[in-house]
Amino acid sequence: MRLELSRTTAIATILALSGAFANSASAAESLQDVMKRRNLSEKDMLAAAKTYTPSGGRDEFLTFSSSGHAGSIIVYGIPSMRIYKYIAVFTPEPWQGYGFDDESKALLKAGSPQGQTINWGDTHHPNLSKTNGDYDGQWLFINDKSTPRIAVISLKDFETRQIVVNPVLTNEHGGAFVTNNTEYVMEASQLPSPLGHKYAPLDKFNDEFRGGITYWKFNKDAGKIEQENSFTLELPPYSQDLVSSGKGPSEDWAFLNSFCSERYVGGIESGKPPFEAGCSANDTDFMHIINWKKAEAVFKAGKFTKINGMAVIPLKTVIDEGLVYLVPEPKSPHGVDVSPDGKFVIVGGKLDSHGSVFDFAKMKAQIDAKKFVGKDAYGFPILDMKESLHTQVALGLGPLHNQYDSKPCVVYTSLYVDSQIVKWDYCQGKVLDKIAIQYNVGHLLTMGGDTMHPDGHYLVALNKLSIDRFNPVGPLHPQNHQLIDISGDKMELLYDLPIGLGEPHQAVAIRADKLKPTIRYKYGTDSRTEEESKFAVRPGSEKIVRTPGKVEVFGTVIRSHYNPEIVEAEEGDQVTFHWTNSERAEDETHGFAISQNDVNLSLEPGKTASATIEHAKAGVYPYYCTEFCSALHLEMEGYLMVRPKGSAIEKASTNVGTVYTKADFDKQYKACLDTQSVIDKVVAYITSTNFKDFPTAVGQVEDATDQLKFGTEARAKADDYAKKEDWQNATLWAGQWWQYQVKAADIGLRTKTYLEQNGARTVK
Ligand code: RUQ
Ligand code: CUA
Repeated sequence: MRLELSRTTAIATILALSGAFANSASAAESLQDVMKRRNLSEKDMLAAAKTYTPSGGRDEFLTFSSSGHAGSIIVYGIPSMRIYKYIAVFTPEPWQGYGFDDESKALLKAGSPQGQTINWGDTHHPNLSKTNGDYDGQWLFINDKSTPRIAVISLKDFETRQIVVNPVLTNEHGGAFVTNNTEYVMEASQLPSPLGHKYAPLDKFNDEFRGGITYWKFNKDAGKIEQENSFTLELPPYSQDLVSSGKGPSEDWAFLNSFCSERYVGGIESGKPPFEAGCSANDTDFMHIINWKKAEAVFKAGKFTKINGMAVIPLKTVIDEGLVYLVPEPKSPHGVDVSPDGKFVIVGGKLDSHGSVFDFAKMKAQIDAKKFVGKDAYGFPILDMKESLHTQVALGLGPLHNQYDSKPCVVYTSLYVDSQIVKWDYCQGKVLDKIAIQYNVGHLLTMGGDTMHPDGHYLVALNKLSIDRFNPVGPLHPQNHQLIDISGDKMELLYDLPIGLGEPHQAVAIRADKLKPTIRYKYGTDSRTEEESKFAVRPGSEKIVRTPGKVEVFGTVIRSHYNPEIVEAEEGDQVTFHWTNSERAEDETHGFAISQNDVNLSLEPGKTASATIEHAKAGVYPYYCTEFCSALHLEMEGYLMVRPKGSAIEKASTNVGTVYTKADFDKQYKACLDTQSVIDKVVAYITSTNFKDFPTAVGQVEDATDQLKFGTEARAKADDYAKKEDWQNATLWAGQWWQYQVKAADIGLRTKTYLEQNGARTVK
């Protein structure tokens, strides 16, 4: 009732506002006109008002969604559902230079199985680093289901820092889930295989094929996974699935689903029923209850064997030390999610219509009392299912994943087959509400929904099919992320976001104010390691180093030129460019592309990145900037000149082109002086205001001051040449002075507009 009232009030406000506008601007369409023309209902208008974010506005939450086999992470805002970024992780991404600069190539190579570089990945489950069960805004992790790998992404610059390859497992699904304080990143296998990438025939499945879960040790300060401090638990050859970390009372534990506990091996080509038939025969599978804290102690006590450099705690030790217990869970489970207070574990069974709420205290009591109903084929103790359950609730068809609300006892479950989200009370065991989604939802997401203090507000359904929701773009349809308002009693659908990268599985959302990304790198940073690059140089100390068979360029970039601009090499040389962006200005990124080569760098302010051509072929290779960085961006260019083997080095810049006279010089010089008087006026305006109260303006003024300083240096050179009556160089340097002035004026005018629009005051 209260909700209905407030909605009516909101619409009344919108309508009243539209009336006010209609009176003041008769030619413009009124809100009612637009609603009529676009066939929008009041409900649509309310949804629009809840999501629309005016230009320059900010989102409340940032979402990190996997992109599936596109191998990256999609970043978008809530409630606006605007896409901000694709973070390149396992797949090269030219705009970010990822997979095209030497630094990221090395990262991808180190994160591939030995002897090859794998240039894609199947990203499934992003996880944010946590401190005491809540997001700390520092790190992001994601898994590769195809080649078991975990990637670490820094939330300072939203870039991938590290990829580790699992040396034991051959396939996974249960990653990258973190423990409550990010002590470990968990990664569990899916398709059982012999451990350590070995061969064994399938008729040895029961004895030689195994599952496993790896605990990757994460060093939070260094932002690095440490393989030497990581360990793997050997598990039976079930298809282990997703993992959820314990919290609070269950903090030392983790809960891992499995399916195909039948250990069925298909073979449709030889007349056997397929995997899907044999893997769903039993009524129940096993949830693995893992005491990771104890496993850590066992690892530290040295009770492991090493496989390919990874510590593996063998099956027998896992059982003897009491590291893993099993409890039956409904047929072919999928999602497993621990409640914010850590007391319950909710499991959805894909082929069961219930949400099963397991009670941690009840399971723990059985473990402590060593009260088991039996053992599995490998000797793992099995708990009593009934005695472990708090309740089971009939939810609908195909329950998959669960996410928690800020309201106590409220959870949301995706129903894949029913194409619905169900809201229910897991304490009392009753369904509260259902909403239809379009269509076939996989994961769902609430804000901070896997933390100890979820934020509520919004839910996103990550749908597998969009079918008829969008303009058709061919047989491969966009994915559909649907935003749902969960702040009231009834769920309300607000917005459909088509995603053109697939297939997203899981997503996590954090309050935007918990993130503090940097604006620029410390001068000369190798962004792939976050360390100072040994290849960085300052403006003025650029150099080309030649050794036999090798040319190495240490250069800088700034609006809008490379230094150096002409680079000579000989056929067969290895040519390496190291560029440092010496800009300080916000968002002044330059690119570096060399024609006919697989090279494109993204040089954000302060960054150093490198590109190597192994064996240069004779020819002329223009290079240019791929970011429209200033009015003279198209002129940001140069040449790599690779002369045929054995020919002599040419002089880099012979005087070709236009010849300038004193008249040309005078004209250019006058233009500079005129421009200066415009700049002086803009400067006078800016400095007459309280611009110092606006960080954006302060940054821009700094940048403009830099440009003017460079201009003054160019002017001095022009003056010098003029004194020597070298009108050629005098005119060209005067022209360069003018280029800097133009950039300064451009920034100055932008600042002036900014100050006017943001209510700066006159202070003198
Ligand atoms: S898991 S929905 Cu990796 Cu469900 Cu895809
Ligand atoms: Cu630098 Cu365009």
